[in-house]
This record gives sequence, C-alpha cells and structure tokens, in this order.
Amino acid sequence: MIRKYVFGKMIETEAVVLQIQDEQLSQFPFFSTDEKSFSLKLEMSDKDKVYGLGEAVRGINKRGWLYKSKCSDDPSHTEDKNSLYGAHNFILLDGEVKFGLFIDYPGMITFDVGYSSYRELKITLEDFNCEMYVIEGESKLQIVKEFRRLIGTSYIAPRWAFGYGQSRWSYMNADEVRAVVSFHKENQLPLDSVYLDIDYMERYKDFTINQDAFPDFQEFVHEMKEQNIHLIPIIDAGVKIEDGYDIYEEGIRHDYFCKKENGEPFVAGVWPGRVHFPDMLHKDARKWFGRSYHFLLEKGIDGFWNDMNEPAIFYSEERLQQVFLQIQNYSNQNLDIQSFFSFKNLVETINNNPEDYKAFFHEMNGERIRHDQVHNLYGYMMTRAAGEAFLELQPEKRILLFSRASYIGMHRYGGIWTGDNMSWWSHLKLNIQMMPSLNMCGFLYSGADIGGFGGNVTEDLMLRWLAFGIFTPLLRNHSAMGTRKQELSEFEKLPVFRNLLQIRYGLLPYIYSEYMKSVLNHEMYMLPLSFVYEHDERAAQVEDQLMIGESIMIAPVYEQNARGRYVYLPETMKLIRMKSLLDKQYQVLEQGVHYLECELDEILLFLRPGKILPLSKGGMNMEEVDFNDLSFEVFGDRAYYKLYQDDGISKLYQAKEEWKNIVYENAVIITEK
Ligand code: MIG
Repeated sequence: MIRKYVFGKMIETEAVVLQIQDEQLSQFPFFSTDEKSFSLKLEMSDKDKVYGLGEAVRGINKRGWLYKSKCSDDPSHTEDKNSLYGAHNFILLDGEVKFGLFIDYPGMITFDVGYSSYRELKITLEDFNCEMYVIEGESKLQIVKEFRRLIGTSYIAPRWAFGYGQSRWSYMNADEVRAVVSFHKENQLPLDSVYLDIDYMERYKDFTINQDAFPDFQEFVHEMKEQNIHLIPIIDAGVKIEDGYDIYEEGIRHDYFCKKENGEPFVAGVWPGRVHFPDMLHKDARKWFGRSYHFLLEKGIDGFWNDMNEPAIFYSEERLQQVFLQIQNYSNQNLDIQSFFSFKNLVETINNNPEDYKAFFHEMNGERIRHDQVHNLYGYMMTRAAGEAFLELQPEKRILLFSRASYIGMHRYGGIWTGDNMSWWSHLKLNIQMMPSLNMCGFLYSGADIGGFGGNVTEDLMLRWLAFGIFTPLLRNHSAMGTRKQELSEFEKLPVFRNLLQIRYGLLPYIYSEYMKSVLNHEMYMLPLSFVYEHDERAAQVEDQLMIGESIMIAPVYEQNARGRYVYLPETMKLIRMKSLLDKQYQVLEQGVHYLECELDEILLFLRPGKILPLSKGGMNMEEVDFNDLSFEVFGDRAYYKLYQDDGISKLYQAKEEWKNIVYENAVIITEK
C-alpha cells in the first residue's frame, strides 16, 4: 500500500515510475513546521528500529545518529560524518508501527534518527516543495518490495561484471595493464576486468586518450578482449577548458555548461585544471554528454565508472581569488591566535565549499534553478546521460556502468561503488553494514573498494576483505596513488587468494541468479537477518551477518587478529567451511549462538534448511565458467531451488532467459525447466 502526498511544487526528479493519485494533505500522518524549514516528527518507542538511508555511515539500524542527504566528496568515512556520496531518502521504521517513507526532494534533508532526542525521529527539509510516499506492508521486505516497485527496476549489469576486477589509481600505460593481466594468468588468479583511472586520458580530458601511454588504444582494447579482459575507463564530471578540445568547444557552442548568475559558464578547478560542468539536468546537454561516450564505445569499451559527480569542486575561480586577497591581508598583520585559525580555515574550506554550490545554475525545462536546490541530482543525471545514450547507441547490449554520487532513481541506470574508503578494519565492517541498506534503495550492483582505497593494506585485512567481497556483486580491488600496492601480486599467501577467488567463481551461478531475482522481483540480494526472520528479536540485534539471497547466510570476520567469531543462527543450518572449491567441511549447527573458528584461509557459509546452493567448477574468467555444469550443496531431506540463467549480455527481452527448478528428494537431484 503506497500513499502519496504532494507538498508545494517539487522540482521533478523522475525518481518514481508509478503514477499514483495523491492523498489529501490533511491525512498526512506526521507533520510540523516552523518558519524556516519543513519538518516531520515522529515519536519512537525504545525498541523501534530504523533502516534504510542507503549509503551512510554507522550500522544497519540507523537509530541514534544524524544523517544528511547531501552528495559529498568526502574521503573520510568516519562515524562522526553525516553524509557520504549518495543521497538516498528512504527510511523504514520497524516498531509498533511499521512503514517506509520515501521523500522525493532534490535538495538537502536532515534525518535526525533519535540523535537529538532518542525517542524522536525528525526529518527536516530546506523548503516545502517535495513529494512524500508512505509505504505500508506486512513485513519489512514487503515494504521494500513496494518501494522498489514505486521507483522501478534496478539496473542490470552484464554477467562478466560479476568477475574479479583489478584497479589502481592509476595504471600509467598499456604495459602496466599487461603486467597485471599476465601476473593473474601466470598465477591462476581469475580476472575479468582492469580499470583505467584518470591517467589514461590526455591531461584528464574526458573522451580523450593519452597517446604516449596507450599508442593504439583500440588495438589494445582488442588485445585485452582476446584474453577475456574488459578495460573499464573512468569518466569525470568536469570538462577541461581548452581551446581546440572538441568536447569543450561543443559544450560552449551549444551552451551546455552550468552558468553563473551573470550567464557566464561557471569555472571550477578539478583534476584537469579549470573545467566547466556540463548541465546534466538539461535534457539536450544530457543527451550530448551521453553520446560522447561513443568515443570509447566504438573502440570496444563496454564498461565505465563515473567519478567526481557530486560534483566535487577543488576550488572555484571566485573563491580562490577571494582567498588570495584575504591571505594578503593576513600577511600584513601580526596574527593573533584567532586570526591564525581563521586564516588556516580559509584555506581548508576552499574545496567543496557550500557557497560555491550556490554560485551556479542549471536549466531544467526552460527554468533556471540554483544548483544547491537540486544538488543531489547531479551524479544521478550524469549516469542517466550515459545510460540513456547506451540504450540508443548499443540497444542490444548491457554496458557496465556505476557511479560515485547518486540519488534514488539512478538505480535504474547504473550501480554505485562506495568511494574513497580506507584500508581499515572498521571500513570492512562499514562495507558489510552498508550493503543491505543500498539494496533497500535499489542499488543492487554495488560494492566497496576491496582492501580499502586510502592508507596501506595488510595481508590479513586483504584476505578478510576479499572473503566478504566475494559475495558483493561489484568485486573490485582498488587503491589510491601513493598507498602501498594492493594487487594480489604483492602478497605472500597467493594460494589463499587464488582459492578465495575460485570460490567466488564457483558461487557465480548462485550469485548471478540471486542478483537477477532481486532485480526482477524488486527484492534484496543482501539482507539483514531481521528481513528474513521478521519476528526474531535476537536476529534484529545482529549487525554483522547477512543473508545472501534465499539459500545462505554469511558471518564475515572483520577484526584484526581474530581467528573466529560468535555467530547467531536464527534456525538450524548447515555450516559449510570452505578453504577452496574442493576443500569443504560440513557441520549441522542448532539454532542459537556458536563460537566458530575461522582461519585466514577459509570462509564460513551457512545453508538454510530446505535450500540448495548451486556451484560451478570455477574458471579463470567468466567465459570459462560453465553455468550448466553445476554441483549442489543441499541441506535437508527435501530441498528446492529456482535457478535463473540467461546469456548475461543481451538486454532482457532477448537474453534467452531460463528458469530451472532444482529439486532434491529421496537423495537425488533433479533439474527441470
Ligand atoms: O580526487 O581518479 O573515488 O576511486 O581513484 C580523487 C582518482 C579522484 C576519486 C575516486 C577514486 C579515484 C580517484 N578519484
């Protein structure tokens, strides 16, 4: 049951796909306003839990903290923060009353989830123009399904994008990429893709190639394809200002860049130096920017990651000038301590400064709108630009696409990665806790930088992170310039990494089937336990185990030096302790809490009663995985599984979709169509 309430006149976000009649505002269940803002208040009981909010810090139950929906380029994902890169305005209250609430509003929202007062949920918007959807259902999962039906089917990634991807900021030339690929091949480490970070471009200009580093790019893409490796280039939001650069000149000629109040294009500084931001919210500009991906598509590229699209601003021309002026003033004074700190602050607040986001404008359907009012749509619309262009340019094929900034609605065009995390144990835990919240909001194809982006990884952290990462749809090892190298070639325990990746490729028939089911049925691929065991109070306390699809539960180890952990089983399950696809040990465990050992070279999988886990024999890349040569793990005398398969690359209507019933009875497995 979905109820829609319309307040004022919202700037259209196209987050929602269902047409719903709006209700009388007098029926709206919670509401309070003051002069300056628009806020909803709701009393919570002590036991109520709050889920949702997608990409956010802290636990699965969001209660007790304050979150702001404001796409932010902030590489420090510590628990004192309020915003990350995405703005996902869906929350689900689970208590005496149970409902979901989606606030469709492109500006900033504050979700005070029992932070100011533990018993109060308070949501504040900067103005009155928004649409709200109140969603009721029998269970949390039912509410999520309704919500997802409202916002439309999630993006479907090509199947090869479920393979292992290796990334680094940056592989500087073709030979560095070749070295990564040969190392994986020589050491029997599966690999499906290598990512190209900003240095593949000519001076960071979108839709160009650095000719010195990649002399014949098209040929190189081809060479990699022959080895079943997909190259995935990055695309940044800002377009370099440079005479003679076609994208810049086209943008100027057609007037497609965001403008300042005085009508001149807004200038920001990012990686390419001075840039203009394409007006992704302007229909024609969006079409133009999307079509520009053609430059790479025609060279055989079939995947992209969109970065810096909050949009990130290192500096604006105006701010820089102001700061320089003020610094001159300071330099003539004898600084007292107060002015020392304001001087320091002056420089530290140059990047991503809130004032700069008020200094440029979009044109949406002929109307001029100041950026801060629609801030959370920018990354969404950049990714939509690409997604819509792919539909036009390569209508038959799935193209890999994911973004850093996002808003609900973008989930129909691409996935996300969770940005610049650190090589910290706490960020492995954050990854575990964030995944189900992303799933609630429709971002099914998602994942974190495995091993951590910033900081220096250690072998044990890498092993534990990969042991979790093999369950996330996007499985990518990425790390920042200047950090310790993080490719698997850097580690001593190669055989263990090999086994972990082999397990991933073994699990692929299941992972892909469950992912596709969650797309097609508006369900979740990674779930908190309490979304499956709805009335189990104990399960609702568990924040570090997840259900993966319908057959299994996982309990990752995420603490340094831990050689095991406590695991809660909501029902009797069959533990499969895996060291490799061939080395498995089984143990039936009763409902309740168990301390289980888990060494660095193994993973723990828990199979539910009556369920089946299909496994392939693995492979060195997706092409080698035989999705028809399966073995089955079974728990119980009778068990059942519905397996989804398709060709993994065509758009759905021609992807040769197939459902197979796998039935286990009287000790035999039968597969039927
Ligand atoms: O300001 O392209 O999140 O994945 O490696 C940093 C360089 C810009 C941020 C992305 C990261 C990428 C990096 N980018």
